[in-house]
Amino acid sequence: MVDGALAPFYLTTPIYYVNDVPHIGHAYTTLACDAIARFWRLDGRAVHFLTGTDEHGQKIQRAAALQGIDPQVFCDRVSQNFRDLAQTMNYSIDDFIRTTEPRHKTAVQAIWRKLLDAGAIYEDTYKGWYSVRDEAYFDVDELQPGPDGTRLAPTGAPVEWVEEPSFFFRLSAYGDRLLEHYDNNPDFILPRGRRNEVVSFVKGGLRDLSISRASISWGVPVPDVPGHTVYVWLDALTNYLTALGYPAIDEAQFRRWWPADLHMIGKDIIRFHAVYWPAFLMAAELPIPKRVFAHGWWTNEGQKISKSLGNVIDPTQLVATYGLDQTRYFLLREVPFGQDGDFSHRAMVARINSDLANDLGNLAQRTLSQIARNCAGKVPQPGPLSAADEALLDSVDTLLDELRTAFEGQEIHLALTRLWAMIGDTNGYIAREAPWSLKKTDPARMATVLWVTAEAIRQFAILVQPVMPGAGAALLDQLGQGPESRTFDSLGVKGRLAADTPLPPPQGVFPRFVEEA
Ligand code: ME8
Repeated sequence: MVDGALAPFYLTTPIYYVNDVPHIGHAYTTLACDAIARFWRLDGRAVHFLTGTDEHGQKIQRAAALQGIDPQVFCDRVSQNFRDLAQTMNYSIDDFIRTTEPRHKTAVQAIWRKLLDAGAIYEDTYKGWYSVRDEAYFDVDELQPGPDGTRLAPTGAPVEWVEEPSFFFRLSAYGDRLLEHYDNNPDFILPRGRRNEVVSFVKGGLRDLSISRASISWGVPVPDVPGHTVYVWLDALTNYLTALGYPAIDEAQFRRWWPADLHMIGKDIIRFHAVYWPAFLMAAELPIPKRVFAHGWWTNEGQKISKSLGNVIDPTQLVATYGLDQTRYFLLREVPFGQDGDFSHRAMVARINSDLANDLGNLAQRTLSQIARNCAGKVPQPGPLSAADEALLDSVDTLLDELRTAFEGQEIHLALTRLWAMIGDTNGYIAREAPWSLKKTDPARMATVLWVTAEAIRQFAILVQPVMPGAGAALLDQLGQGPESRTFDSLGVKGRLAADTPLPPPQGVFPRFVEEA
């Protein structure tokens, strides 16, 4: 075993605001993390996979007030939707954190005290622009003109003038250290384009950051200072530590998971994760996470997704229409991970019918039904392998290494592309070898070809599990592979299909999507 292959892996999603119901964008980030978590678990690594909800701040306080509900009751209700989504999407999360939990308040107050003790906090007055939708401060030169003489944040959100006493974090003192960190850790921020954006933002000079609000009561109280709550982003980012038991940490346990291996986020919140968060951690003398990966933005049939346009895609609806594994596959295959992507019904149906029903589904169904018919429903006994047989299996046996490389760089689409190229090669192999025409002329050769093909399918089934856990398991059931034969340990020669294993009657795993008339 390669040293380090068993290193524990801690990965996190953003914690989602509870002002809104979950949509495809939220589902996507957690789905990508789920595929990564499942991949490394199958590879033998201990994984801690964290998601949750961000429940404090002005935006949530207002959303609750608008509905005339107590903010906690409001948070309880909406947070549950995100938990339900985890079930619907079959996410293998290890923990679901809510920032209104007592464990989190303790962690936020502890990190505040750390920053204070480090001399990184001072008291002053905040005078400037604030966007409640982004929960972010903006300099006047970042704003753009809005309707009727108003101003808008770069995200298009309205801004409000805020003037109140506030505590500040000495962010300006961390610019050089941050740049040094980006230099020494070229893969800290991925994809590369995002990294360049962050570097030029920091090179432009950092201003100290207001980290408390005097006018907002819905938040974690600043320790020992009545009337101030902690700025919602300092509160929210700390969740990644809370989940490890911070500050009451068992040192060994904490070091096992921290620094986090991967903070997965959308590109909208990169500044918070790649600038503010490492600066807070530097001040608190805690190690910096190994990677922040900022993926791209989904649009719907070419349009920005927004409530006002009424085109929000409900992931639960997608699953109901297309199927769970079909939805998971589409989202992770359609768009190079990191780039923006467009959802369209046409593209979804094309993927389902071509990649799933035709390429993998037909391959499995053809092979397994020939085995059922012509080999008495048992794994056939292979004879001597031809050069073509050996070549196919050799390529299949190297897939794991290639997929590991892809997953190490969060290139989930590349893992799937590679896997499907190999599925294509296997379809080519079976078409050339034509076992159906060997039945009468050379049954021994037919058995070998079917065995080789079934063995390739076995490995594909193991390897698709991170993205399509249900379909992978269904294929493995049909190949007579029990739970002990489903991890990456069973890939390659070690797990070769044993002749004479009785197989259940084959059943299609990927039906075609047929448009209703
Ligand atoms: O920002 N396409 O929460 P949030 C792709 N609470 N991803 C999308 C998306 C889209 N159209 N829309 C949303 C917050 N996302 C803070 C985070 S973390 C300490 C605090 C995803 O509910 C994407 O991951 O606004 C984005 O970063 C996240 O949802 C924003 O979720």
